[in-house]
Amino acid sequence: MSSQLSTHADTPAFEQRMRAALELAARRPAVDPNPRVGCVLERDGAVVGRGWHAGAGTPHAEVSALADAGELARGATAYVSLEPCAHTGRTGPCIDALTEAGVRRVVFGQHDPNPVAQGGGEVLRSRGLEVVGAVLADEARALNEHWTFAVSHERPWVRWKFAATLDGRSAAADGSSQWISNALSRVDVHEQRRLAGAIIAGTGTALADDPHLTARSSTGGVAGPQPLRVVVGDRELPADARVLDDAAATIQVHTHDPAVVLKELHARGVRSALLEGGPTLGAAFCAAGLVDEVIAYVAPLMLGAGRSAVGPLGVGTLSDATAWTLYDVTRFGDDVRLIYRRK
Ligand code: AOF
Ligand code: ZN
Repeated sequence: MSSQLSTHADTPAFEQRMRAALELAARRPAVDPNPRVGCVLERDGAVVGRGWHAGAGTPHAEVSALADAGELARGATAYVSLEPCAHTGRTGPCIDALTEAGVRRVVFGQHDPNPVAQGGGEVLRSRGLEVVGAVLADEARALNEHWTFAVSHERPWVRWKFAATLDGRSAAADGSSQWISNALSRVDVHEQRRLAGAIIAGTGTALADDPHLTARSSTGGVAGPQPLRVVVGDRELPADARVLDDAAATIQVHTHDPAVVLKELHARGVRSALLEGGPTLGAAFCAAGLVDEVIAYVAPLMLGAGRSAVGPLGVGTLSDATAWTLYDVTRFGDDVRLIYRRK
């Protein structure tokens, strides 16, 4: 991919405008089948149009910035946080919209990793526009970390959340398990749910704990857009199961194969999934190499007996242990939230 960025005299000015495009992109939350994208149009040193992508099915950032600029787009430079798309999906190709509007130069942030949409920069160049990229690519990619992973791997980024005692247990010998983590940790769980496109649990957990699997506020209300609730397994749920209430959409996937679940979610546009249990389902995803991140809430309790927070992984010897890199440590009172990413 040709890029003149390292030698371009205007790099500081490009970065300043790109930062404005990144801020526009960040105006909406990341959860959506589509990426967050911002666009600033500049002519004769002045901003003449701004736009951002509000979510799947709505105009792309470039198209909304062009509408904002009207005739002033002619001869302008477009700063776009993601390489303009070259495909017709839910909307038309942005490279055509930019060309028809008479934009002369395009400065983009992240190269489009989406196989069906990428390559727009090269086409624009072949049409005689000046194309510069990738400017502030790391910042641009960070806006859409899960989306970038998902379109490159054709499955959602998977975060496995569990709560455990200091000795790694999720229930006492008599089966009692409420509550292991404290109230602050439980508020954070709802934040993590809010960041996910889907929440996954097994039918066993749905039957045993009757969870809502919704993202709730600290006062208990179901607030804002809800992740898709996904129940995995063949066991039948009673009609009055909480996970089947109308607070959010729910699907049941009749399989025990984690890859099948993720394929189904990918097809539905889910870019990030929160796996909530129980121990056997989490372990099945983990053993299949399909957990990208572990979120462990560790509580200051010891049980010495009882159910392990993590089911069998098929590991018989230390050298076969799954290995992780520490990503974040956050304290919630006497609980600690550990986030590890797969090595
Ligand atoms: C966006 N917003 O501002 C840009 C995108 O399903 P579609 O037709 O909306 O196409 C989505 C793809 O288009 C997306 O995955 C990405 O590759 C490309 N560019 N997408 O949602 C935008 N510029
Ligand atoms: Zn587009």
